[in-house]
Amino acid sequence: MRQAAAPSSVEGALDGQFQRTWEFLAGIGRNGRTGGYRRFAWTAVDLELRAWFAEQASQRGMDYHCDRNGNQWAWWGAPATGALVTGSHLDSVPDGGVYDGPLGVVSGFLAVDLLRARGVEPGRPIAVTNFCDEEGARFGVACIGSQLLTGVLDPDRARGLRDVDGHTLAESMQRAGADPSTMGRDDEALSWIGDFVELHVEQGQRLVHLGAAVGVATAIWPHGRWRFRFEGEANHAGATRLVDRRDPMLPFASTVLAARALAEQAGAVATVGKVHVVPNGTNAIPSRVDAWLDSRAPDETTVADLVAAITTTAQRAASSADTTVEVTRESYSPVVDFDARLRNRIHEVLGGVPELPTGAGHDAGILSARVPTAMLFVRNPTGVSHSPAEYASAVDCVAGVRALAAVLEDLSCR
Ligand code: HGY
Ligand code: MN
Ligand code: MN
Repeated sequence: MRQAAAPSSVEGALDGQFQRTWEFLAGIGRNGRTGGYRRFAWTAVDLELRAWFAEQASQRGMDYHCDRNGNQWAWWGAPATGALVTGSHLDSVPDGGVYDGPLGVVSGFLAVDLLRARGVEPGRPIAVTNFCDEEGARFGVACIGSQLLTGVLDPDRARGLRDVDGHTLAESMQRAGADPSTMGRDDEALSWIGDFVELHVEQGQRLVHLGAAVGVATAIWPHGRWRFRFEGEANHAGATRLVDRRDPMLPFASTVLAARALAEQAGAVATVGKVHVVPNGTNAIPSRVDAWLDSRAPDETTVADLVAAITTTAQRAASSADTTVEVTRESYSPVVDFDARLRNRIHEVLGGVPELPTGAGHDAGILSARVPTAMLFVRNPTGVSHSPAEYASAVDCVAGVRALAAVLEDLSCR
């Protein structure tokens, strides 16, 4: 229901409000040397971000709730079944961009401000969320908060996940003052989500080519993460003859090159962006090389076939170097086709904005297995993401807030 239109000052204030909110948040967890962000789950930086979220809720008189999986909720209206939920995540990849995640959370809060200023009285409660550990940068599994919430991730497995220093997720949560003992599927919290709409910076340049500031997501490619553990024999870099070596770096190197060639043939993508070498000494033949493959494709069969082909290549290469390889799937998200009813309604409310798929994973993708979800994308002129070069103009960000507000207003009355 809508009362008298807000004075233009509120609409005009949105630009400044976005700028102020954004500049404050952008100061948290920024790596001064690279300009990227290091916002990892349950670290001191993450606690600063979580405190920021709670403060944003408090400033708006919104009820704040942290669920058993570390996901934060700010409520306009009391938590209730079938509410309208928006939000995203605040964590980042190592030296990630500033927009991936936070843009959706900030836009959620500012969309609430806009609706309130316009005198909108939602027909159902509206919540803004921060889903915990979406990037999986510290413990290796993507979308931990939403995967636990929906029951996709086993809580015992989650508690035992370790970071590069060997700290478990459970220990890290306890150290941060959170209780890991109750994590797991949360049907009550899930019941709160009648519809979920996530706004996110586009990770690509489709909207640039389409000349649009905002778009609606159609689908998310299936994707996953596999650890390739190559093991050989540590030895001296100078005193060991080539014929006597069992060097795991060799099969690792040929597997990375094969992954790229096989992905190209399959019309898919494959990335090895994280490598952990033991003992990682310049003058030491490694005993072990751990490499993580991120593989994605338009359909699940292609992903499965591609990873199988890469695994076969790795096994052959390991054997010919007299080494071994063990492949472990650490994280997997099936294909997501967003809810057609929501998508069409949003498309209509926004006057026919472009529709586009994405190769990037999101909490909305995880939630879509259990509740109706949709995504809005905001134009990224560089198209680059997971890098300090990720960008969205303030004008487009404010256009995103307005679009999200329009969608929430429409959906709030069902
Ligand atoms: O990896 C992804 O696609 C997402 O950014 N977590
Ligand atoms: Mn990301
Ligand atoms: Mn993201």
